[in-house]
Amino acid sequence: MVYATSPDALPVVAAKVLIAGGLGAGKTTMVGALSEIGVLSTEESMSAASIGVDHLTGTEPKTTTTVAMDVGRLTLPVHSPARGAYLVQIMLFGTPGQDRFWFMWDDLVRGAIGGVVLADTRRLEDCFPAVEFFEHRGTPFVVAVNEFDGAHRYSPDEIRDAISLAAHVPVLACDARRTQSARAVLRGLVSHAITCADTPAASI
Ligand SMILES: Nc1nc2c(ncn2[C@@H]2O[C@H](COP(=O)(O)OP(=O)(O)O)[C@@H](O)[C@H]2O)c(=O)[nH]1
Ligand SMILES: [Mg+2]
Repeated sequence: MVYATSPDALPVVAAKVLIAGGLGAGKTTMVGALSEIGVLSTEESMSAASIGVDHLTGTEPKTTTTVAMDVGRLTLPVHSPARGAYLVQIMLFGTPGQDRFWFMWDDLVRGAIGGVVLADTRRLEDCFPAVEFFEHRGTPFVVAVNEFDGAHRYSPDEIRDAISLAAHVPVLACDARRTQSARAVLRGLVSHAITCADTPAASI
């Protein structure tokens, strides 16, 4: 729904996107790289509740974790054949990666145009719950493979096979720390979500 016009008279559309994935996959990093406003974050020191519960083997050294979510905002120019040129003002919600926060997901996904599932190839299985969640809800999503230094590089098809992803779900490589790379992922998601909305059969 159009809720404003930009200074150059383009329609502005509001949208909500979830950034999901396992603990340490780079969700907070990606929201920070993308956001044009200061990120509202609930990053805290790893608490006693994390010890022995949140598995960090193979991830970067990590002393903080997202206890609820990270919130940021990004404006992307979009052009769709069906709707012409407009701006999408995206509210970004980095989801908490730990299982004990699953109860928040149903609220978070409400009204979202789609999700990014960040995958860390050193712990690929950690992204399964997010993939299953979006599949189950029929929410358009892309898988973004966060290419950590030193991690083995897999082809998008190898990742697709390993996660048993449907053929229409885009698999994109990224560096969550780099704004341009993270924006390319968001663009991929927005155009995938538009395709799913314009041709509902594509999202099945
Ligand atoms: N080398 C590398 N490190 C990354 C990348 N993305 C995130 N990190 C680091 O990985 C750690 C975990 O990232 P974080 O965003 O907190 O993960 P989250 O638990 O998914 O929110 C942090 O120390 C980041 O600086 C990346 O693309 N490459
Ligand atoms: Mg985080």
